Amino acid sequence: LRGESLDRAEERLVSMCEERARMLQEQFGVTVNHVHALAILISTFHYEKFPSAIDQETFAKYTGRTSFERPLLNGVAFAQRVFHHEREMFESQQGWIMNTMKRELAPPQIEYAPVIFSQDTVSYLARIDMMSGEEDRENILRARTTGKAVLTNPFRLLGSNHLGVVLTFAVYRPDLPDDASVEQRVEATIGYLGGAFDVESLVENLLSKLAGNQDIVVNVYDVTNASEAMVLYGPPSLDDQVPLLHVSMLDFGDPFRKHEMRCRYREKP
Ligand code: WA2
Repeated sequence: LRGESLDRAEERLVSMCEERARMLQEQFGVTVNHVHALAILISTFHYEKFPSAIDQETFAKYTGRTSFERPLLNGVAFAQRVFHHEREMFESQQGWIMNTMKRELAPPQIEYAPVIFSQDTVSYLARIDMMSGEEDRENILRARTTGKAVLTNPFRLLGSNHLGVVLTFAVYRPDLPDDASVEQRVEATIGYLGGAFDVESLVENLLSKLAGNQDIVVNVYDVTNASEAMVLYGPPSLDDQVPLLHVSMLDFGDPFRKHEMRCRYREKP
């Protein structure tokens, strides 16, 4: 590439890839931390206060004004845990009926997770039972048993149809002890706070600002299942025969998932 030696070209690729992986991981980390703090905010001000100190208007205002803290999320929302026997009361109190992700009337289930608060940028989530979507449902179940940040597989997000992953934190009753058992966690779950990493557009925006961006092709993969890596960002890999390829490890904070960044030159060096 530009007549430089192969060694020099490789060195440059490694450094550009590592820089991008570090930046992405850093932005992911700060975003996850801020969503965690929001989950505690909901636990404190929605459940410790009677009546609740948060409503849709307050939630929308606060999350809108703090969105700079979550640079890779397209918005956040809160879904409340509702059992079947509470559904009728819940719907009459809210004055609306919950929908599925496919915009149908939610069929009877043991429990539901309808969105009651949403940031304006994801207002299309309002009233949707998040347990009606396979990826969101898996996240909800894993979030509440672990008490940690959990991520979905890459999939096409509602609203934008962009490729991304959903982040979920369980919201617990404020009295849950730190050393709670799995059963205690599930029992004390009152809802779920999360949002979507719109990787397709927000990572593009992040990488486009870096020097050397025109020279390399960057992919991000979910490699949780080593035999079938899933593309999360970048063009579908054309061939594995590229002479120079660098793989940088990524840690997005969900120990159940593995991600990596793969970088190569746009033209053969
Ligand atoms: N957020 C944004 N876009 C989506 C999505 C989602 N889930 N699912 C599909 N497209 C309210 O886990 C709780 C957010 C889910 C939280």
